[in-house]
Amino acid sequence: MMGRVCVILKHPDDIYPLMKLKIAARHAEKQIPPEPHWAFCYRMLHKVSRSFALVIQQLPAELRNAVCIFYLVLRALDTVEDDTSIPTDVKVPILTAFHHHIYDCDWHFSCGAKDYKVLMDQFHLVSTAFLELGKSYQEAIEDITKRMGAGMAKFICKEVETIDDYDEYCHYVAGLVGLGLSKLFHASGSEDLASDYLSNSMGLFLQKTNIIRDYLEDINEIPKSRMFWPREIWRKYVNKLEDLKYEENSEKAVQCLNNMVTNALMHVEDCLKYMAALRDPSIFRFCAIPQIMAIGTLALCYNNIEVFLGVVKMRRGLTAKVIDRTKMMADVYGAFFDFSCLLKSKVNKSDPNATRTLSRLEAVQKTCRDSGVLNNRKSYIVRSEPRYNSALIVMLFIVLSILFAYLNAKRPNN
Ligand code: D61
Ligand code: MG
Repeated sequence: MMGRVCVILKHPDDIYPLMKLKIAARHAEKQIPPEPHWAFCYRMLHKVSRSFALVIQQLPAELRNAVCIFYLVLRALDTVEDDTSIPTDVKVPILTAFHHHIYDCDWHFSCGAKDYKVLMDQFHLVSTAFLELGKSYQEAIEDITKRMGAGMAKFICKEVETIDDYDEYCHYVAGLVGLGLSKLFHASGSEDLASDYLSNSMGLFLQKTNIIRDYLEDINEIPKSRMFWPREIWRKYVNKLEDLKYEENSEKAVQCLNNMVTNALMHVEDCLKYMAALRDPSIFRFCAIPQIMAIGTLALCYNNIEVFLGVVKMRRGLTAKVIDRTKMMADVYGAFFDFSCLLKSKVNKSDPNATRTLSRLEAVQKTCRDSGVLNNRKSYIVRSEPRYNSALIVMLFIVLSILFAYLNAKRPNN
């Protein structure tokens, strides 16, 4: 608790967006549909997706239902993939037949833990909701589930050796989500059909950021560690991937990390191009918010030894600010510009990839500048000196404590 207070004291301008976010989240919780299967799906979405639930909630109703089910189906598939206690000969057939299981309201397979286990045990409710979607939505979801399941199965017994393997794996688990979403947006009648290439890049950028940030969590996975960093990259720095977490290798570890970040940055311009072509404001926000969070996370991880010691996460307040301020393409260019500046300031001349990293960042900044919309905006990183005095802080805290107490007291299960 004291930690949170200190964070807020350092960033007083986080307070307003945090309050807004809290209110939006409560509002979303209240909008759960009355039918039991849809109620289950939306409740599950809120529980299992830390960041996607809120942005999905803002989509137009019909598309929202399709995206919600798309998310839950793939999350269930991923729960099977991620459960390292399932033997390969059991797991592979489930992954490759998953696109059939979604049509079968009697099918279920128990695995995963906590909320994921509930999702798996009650999967018939997801199937029931899936069968109520329009045919074009169903077909898009089925097609992506089939291809993702086959791709996951392929990588169950295969290590990520080369950078091509890495891009291929990320294509299966996230690039395909991008392709599927583009199809769903198009089917809803709100957007032109985006190219597969750009849709794939949207997913790759998000997935690579996750893989970088989750190094320690994945390597420490029980009973068997999971390794997604490609050997082609890490072998230049260490003999075994797990050596990166040992203190004696910290210099090499950070260099390897920076190499991984530089690799992820390759997708930024494709992502900007994809987002610039979107028309519907709610679809735009749905796509842009995760992308800004990703570049923010990369900026936080770059040259940061903490990635090998625990989980590095963006401040809740900064997340809230991103959600609050992302309305149009100018906001995206602004955010990408800011985080590129922050990244640039962290690049060490002595890093083996410094030149490559800097030229990537300069290309990103040029794209943002050439958009011609970078003036007159609040920055995410260059904070002007806080303009408040201690009396104001005390006042704010009193107001905040009352508000938080009020909001928590009104929570049904607390
Ligand atoms: C626009 C907006 C959102 C987008 C997009 C374009 C393109 C791709 C994506 C979202 C997907 C990005 C996934 C990045 C996070 N990675 C994971 O969650 C990993 O699992 C991958 C397989 C399941 C994908 C499920 C999914 C995720 C987001 C969605 C979605 C489906 C459907 C609609 C909208 C967003 C990761 O999960 C473990 C973890 O990090 O918790 C893993 O196992 O590697
Ligand atoms: Mg997975």
